[in-house]
Amino acid sequence: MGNLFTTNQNVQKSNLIMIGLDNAGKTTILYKLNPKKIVTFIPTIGFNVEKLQLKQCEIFAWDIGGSDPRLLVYCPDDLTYNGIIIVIDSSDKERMICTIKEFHKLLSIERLKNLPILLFANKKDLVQVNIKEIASEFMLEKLHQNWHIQPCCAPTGEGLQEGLKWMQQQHK
Ligand SMILES: Nc1nc2c(ncn2[C@@H]2O[C@H](COP(=O)(O)OP(=O)(O)O)[C@@H](O)[C@H]2O)c(=O)[nH]1
Ligand SMILES: [Mg+2]
Repeated sequence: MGNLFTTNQNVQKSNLIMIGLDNAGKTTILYKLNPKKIVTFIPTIGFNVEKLQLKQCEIFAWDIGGSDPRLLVYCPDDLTYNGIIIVIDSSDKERMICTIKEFHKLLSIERLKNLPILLFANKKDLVQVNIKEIASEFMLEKLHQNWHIQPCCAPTGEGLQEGLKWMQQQHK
């Protein structure tokens, strides 16, 4: 018993940011991962955060693309983030540029600068996902930290575990 307890205490949970434009598929991804462990709260007016608690990590998700830059990051003082998850609707080329802009704004925030980045190229059922093209559009090759593009389909769950597994490995 004592050993088990100690082991549990030593498990380091990571905190992950999940961002993307509205309609990218964030909520669907969280529900597919575990519908029972989601809570929604509003730290400031008009800014909805969904939190999903999983065994190995907690994911904090919200929409980006609002005009108010203060809404870019939900980041209470006692929270250290360990990774960033970007979710894109791979079939929506027109709004991609907006995600890219918000993504780079996010990376300019000091405490988020060097975190590993998982990009979920969602809605892969609607379009052929071109990983090279996405990497180039987001200019990922220029970043110093590790990044990974994972095509996925939120309603079926395809690709979700693979993506999280990659993120998990970054924290070992
Ligand atoms: N075809 C398809 N639709 C998806 C996928 N993921 C999410 N959707 C749909 O896209 C819409 C927006 O999803 P939602 O999770 O609410 O996006 P959010 O605004 O980022 O939280 C919903 O109608 C979802 O059913 C996907 O992988 N494929
Ligand atoms: Mg949502």
